[in-house]
Amino acid sequence: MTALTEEQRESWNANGYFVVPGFGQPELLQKMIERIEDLARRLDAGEERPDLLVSPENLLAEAATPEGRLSKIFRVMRSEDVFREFATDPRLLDILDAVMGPDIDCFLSQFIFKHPGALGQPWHQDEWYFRMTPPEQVGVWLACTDATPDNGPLWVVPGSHREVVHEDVVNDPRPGANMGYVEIQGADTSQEQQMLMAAGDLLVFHCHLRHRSTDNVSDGMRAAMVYHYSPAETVVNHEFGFNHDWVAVLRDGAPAAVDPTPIPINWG
Ligand SMILES: O=C(O)CCC(=O)C(=O)O
Repeated sequence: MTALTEEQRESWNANGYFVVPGFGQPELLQKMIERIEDLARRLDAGEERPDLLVSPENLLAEAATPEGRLSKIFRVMRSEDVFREFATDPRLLDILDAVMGPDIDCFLSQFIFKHPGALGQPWHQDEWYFRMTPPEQVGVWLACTDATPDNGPLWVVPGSHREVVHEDVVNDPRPGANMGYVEIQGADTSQEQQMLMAAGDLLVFHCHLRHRSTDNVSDGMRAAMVYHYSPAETVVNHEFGFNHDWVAVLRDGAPAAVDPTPIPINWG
């Protein structure tokens, strides 16, 4: 695990996550936000983009701007330069190599808006959605704005990456909750940690880590760009993979050129 500091390696093993402060530069974050807002406006104007998937923010359907009505845009990594360049940044691939080994695919990319008034995502484990073999997926959450106590930061339960996938979940019962939100029932969250992050900080987290985000009760947007990676040749055991797009990014420890053709899903 040479690309990691001792502290990061210890946190990965003990807690199931670590933070790399200042990983994304302000110009990059600005470019990501501008590009995603441009995409939101183009989609709203009727541009056909079958490669992308859009998830509306149910509670903000009346918002004045196209981006203000959105919660997430998925699958931005393959075709959109700024998101592909970040996903294949050699500094990031070095970190992932240290955590996951030398053969890695990126299978999920999503820009997450959290506008004022948007609900957070309840306690969940990403592996509940993934169901992959081996279950060694890693998420990276890039803060595109500061994540503050009021604007809906992430919360995590340190050490929960050692738990099995919790099957006792319910659909988020809150009126206006977004599609696919589920909440783990009955698990101890007394050790939860709030992840306050500055714009540009990167959270690297294990797919079994229990985490949630809270509602945005501030008057500013919170935004994050989130990618998920998996060892090459991972088997997918569940139909939830509809928003995935498998892209080889690292082979034998060397960055792989992004192929315009998707890798077929390796269904189990
Ligand atoms: O950014 C958020 O508000 C929630 C993100 C999250 O929990 C996830 O991507 O799994």
